[in-house]
Amino acid sequence: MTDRPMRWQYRIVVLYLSMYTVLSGNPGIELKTARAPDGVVPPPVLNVIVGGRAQLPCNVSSPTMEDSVSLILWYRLDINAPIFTVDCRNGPLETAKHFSSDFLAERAHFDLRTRPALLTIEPVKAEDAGDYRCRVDYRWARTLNNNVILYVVVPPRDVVILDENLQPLHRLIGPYDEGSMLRLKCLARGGKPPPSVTWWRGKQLFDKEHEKENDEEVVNELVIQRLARTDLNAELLCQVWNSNLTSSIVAAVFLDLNLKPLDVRLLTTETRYKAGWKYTFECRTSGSRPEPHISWWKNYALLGQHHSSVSHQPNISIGTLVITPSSRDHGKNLTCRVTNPKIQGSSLEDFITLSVYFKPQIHVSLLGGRTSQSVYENDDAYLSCSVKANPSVKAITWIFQGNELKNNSEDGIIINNQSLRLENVSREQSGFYRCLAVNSEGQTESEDMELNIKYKPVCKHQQTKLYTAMVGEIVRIQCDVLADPDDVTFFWNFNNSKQEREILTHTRFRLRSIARFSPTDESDFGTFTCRGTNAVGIQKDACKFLLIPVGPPEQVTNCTWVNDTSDFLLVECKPGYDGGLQQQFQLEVYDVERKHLQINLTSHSKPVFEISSLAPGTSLILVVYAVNPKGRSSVVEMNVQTNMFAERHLGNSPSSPLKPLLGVLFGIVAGLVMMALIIFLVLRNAREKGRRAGEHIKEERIAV
Ligand SMILES: *[C@@H]1O[C@H](CO)[C@@H](O)[C@H](O)[C@H]1NC(C)=O
Ligand SMILES: *[C@@H]1O[C@H](CO)[C@@H](O)[C@H](O)[C@H]1NC(C)=O
Ligand SMILES: *[C@@H]1O[C@H](CO)[C@@H](O)[C@H](O)[C@H]1NC(C)=O
Ligand SMILES: *[C@@H]1O[C@H](CO)[C@@H](O)[C@H](O)[C@H]1NC(C)=O
Ligand SMILES: *[C@@H]1O[C@H](CO)[C@@H](O)[C@H](O)[C@H]1NC(C)=O
Ligand SMILES: *[C@@H]1O[C@H](CO)[C@@H](O)[C@H](O)[C@H]1NC(C)=O
Ligand SMILES: *[C@@H]1O[C@H](CO)[C@@H](O)[C@H](O)[C@H]1NC(C)=O
Ligand SMILES: *[C@@H]1O[C@H](CO)[C@@H](O)[C@H](O)[C@H]1NC(C)=O
Ligand SMILES: *[C@@H]1O[C@H](CO)[C@@H](O)[C@H](O)[C@H]1NC(C)=O
Ligand SMILES: *[C@@H]1O[C@H](CO)[C@@H](O)[C@H](O)[C@H]1NC(C)=O
Ligand SMILES: CC(=O)N[C@H]1CO[C@H](CO)[C@@H](O)[C@@H]1O
Repeated sequence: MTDRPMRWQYRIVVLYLSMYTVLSGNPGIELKTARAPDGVVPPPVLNVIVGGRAQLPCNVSSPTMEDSVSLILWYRLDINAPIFTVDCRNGPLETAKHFSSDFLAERAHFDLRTRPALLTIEPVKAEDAGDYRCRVDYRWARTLNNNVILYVVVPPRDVVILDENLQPLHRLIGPYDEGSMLRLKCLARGGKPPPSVTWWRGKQLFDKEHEKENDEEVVNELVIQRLARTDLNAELLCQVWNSNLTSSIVAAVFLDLNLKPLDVRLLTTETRYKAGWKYTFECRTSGSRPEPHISWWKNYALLGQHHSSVSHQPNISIGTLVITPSSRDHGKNLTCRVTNPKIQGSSLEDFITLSVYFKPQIHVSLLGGRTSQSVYENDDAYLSCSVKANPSVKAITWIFQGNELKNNSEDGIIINNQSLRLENVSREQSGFYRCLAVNSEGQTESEDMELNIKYKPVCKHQQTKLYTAMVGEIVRIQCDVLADPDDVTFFWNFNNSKQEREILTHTRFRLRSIARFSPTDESDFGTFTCRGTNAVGIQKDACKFLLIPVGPPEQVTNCTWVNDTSDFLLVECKPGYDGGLQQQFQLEVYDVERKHLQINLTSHSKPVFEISSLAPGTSLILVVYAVNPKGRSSVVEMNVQTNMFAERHLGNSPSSPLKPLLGVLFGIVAGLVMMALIIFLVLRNAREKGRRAGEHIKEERIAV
């Protein structure tokens, strides 16, 4: 029989005994035998806690009444010498001497009054464990041996809960992340027999299989694969127990957990937002521990903290965001993200897609055209009005130079959707175009877009068309055109009925060309044509200039004068050719005798002169000629005489408006006097008829 299996068998017995002890309320001394598998009655086992009292039984009853005990020897089987001796060979048992070896010394006491007799060892030491034998020698009968096994229970020394790094843990442990794996070791040290180490959660047994055991330590590792939110504040107990004789030792920890947020909801009252208005959004989340971090995102852009606030209630956090959406935010996703900062990947999100109402945003641009901002005349121009609006716009209005453009395919103006097509443009269509769009949020006009229609040179209106020159004189003929681009090359031609040639001497100043020309004789006068050409093309209709010869004016003709009154002369002539220039007329009045200039008059329009304040009956010489910038005409001389008779003046002022009135009055009075005289004469004539026949003729003569 080897030592080890024997121990195990004994342990079964020990456990049974221990149970019995506890139930019977008399710890440590109950003795019971159990039938061993091989049929041999095994020795009783005594199970005693260290420090307690062991009472080893020994049957000292005599097999017969006559016989009696002579010697009792207690052995421990691993020690040769007896450990306790009662020698009554020389006297009765009651008075016999008790000898305790050094091993037991004062701790042993053998009570022979009880049946069976009991060897009490107190306090029991761990090393007291062993197989004991009580040898009883009788005076006559055969020696009997009583075997008993003493098993000393040593409670575990201590228990400690360790983390994976074998650091001891106490009370509140963690926080651990929800969903993470938890490994805890429970280490029990000491204890005989080696204790059982079990994990409990409250009253529920979790793990009863220890992983490691040696003489000193028993370790049970608890593994929780995924910590759940229900594990928060869970109490995990490690119970260490090795005997019914002792109560178990317990170590406990409480779990603290970081919990992921459970839900998130972005709450809003509106379905659409007006640009520029303030709106409040709310984000509610629950379940996070510790309090979650709430962030707001517009698409992928994190919004600053200054528009948001957070309030935390137990278990619920509410983030509030106040923003003023702009048109740029239309269609963007507003997202609320909650994160437990302690747990990676714990984010939850909710979002809404913003529908922002805003006024149309429009921009006019030129599509097509030969350069980005220009079109050549006779090309087609396409203008596009790009519109961004929510809600979308129905129609677009086009405005040219402040006036609305109407769809008119005959004029080549075609408005379609968002584009304006101008067919076969002319330079008059250069100018500022804009478009206009309306939706429920308002009306917007675009910026002006300047359409610059490039065109061939054309002759500028209102420029000098007629040039005059004398032979040999140098004339500068100036030709002004309009053109875009203004990089114009000019060509000059001269043409008259006799010849046609190109003029090469001309200089250019942007849109002006000046040709220098000097007619060498009468045949060098005629028509000059000027034509420009630029990148768009050559001028269609040339500018024409007429050069005509000039000189001093011709003399005046058909001069007449009137000398009705003594001091006034009216001279009228017909003008001659003005020499190609504006002429004016000069009248010089000379005294015949003295040959002195008396009067010098200038008439700008016609050769008609009025001369007043002349002496009556004077002889005068009138000299008339024409003048222009090129010189004077030859003169016309007239000899005249003012009227001899002095004029009858009526009043001092010949220019008085009364003068004609007085004349009329005088005429009427004279007429009346004349009529009265005639009537008187007719009446007298009738009365003296026949009486004085000889005087009749004389009276009639007077009447006439
Ligand atoms: C005492 O120990 C025995 C065997 O080891 C066991 O079956 C029994 O349940 C224990 N009694 C108590 C009260 O724990
Ligand atoms: C004690 O020993 C006597 C004598 O040998 C015997 O008769 C008796 O049965 C024993 N008692 C017990 C309890 O074994
Ligand atoms: C906290 O959150 C849990 C899980 O959502 C819920 O069951 C519980 O009622 C909440 N407690 C409070 C006080 O809201
Ligand atoms: C906004 O959310 C919608 C719906 O999930 C998605 O299809 C879209 O891609 C998101 N837009 C952006 C910019 O994230
Ligand atoms: C303008 O006229 C064209 C055809 O001439 C037509 O297709 C287009 O729809 C008209 N646009 C408007 C705004 O009436
Ligand atoms: C105008 O818009 C309609 C519908 O959006 C489209 O079918 C049509 O092709 C467009 N016309 C032009 C000239 O762009
Ligand atoms: C374009 O307009 C011009 C007048 O400006 C005209 O002579 C010409 O025929 C037009 N061309 C077309 C293709 O309509
Ligand atoms: C030249 O002048 C005549 C008459 O003025 C005109 O008929 C003719 O066409 C002109 N020739 C050119 C080339 O200008
Ligand atoms: C000048 O007088 C002459 C003769 O009386 C006449 O024939 C001529 O037409 C007049 N000239 C003008 C310009 O009146
Ligand atoms: C008369 O006046 C004109 C213009 O003022 C001048 O040119 C002319 O010499 C004068 N005649 C005389 C004789 O001075
Ligand atoms: C044209 C002219 O001189 N006519 C008369 C002006 O007056 C004088 C005298 O009064 C006449 O002799 C002229 O014939």
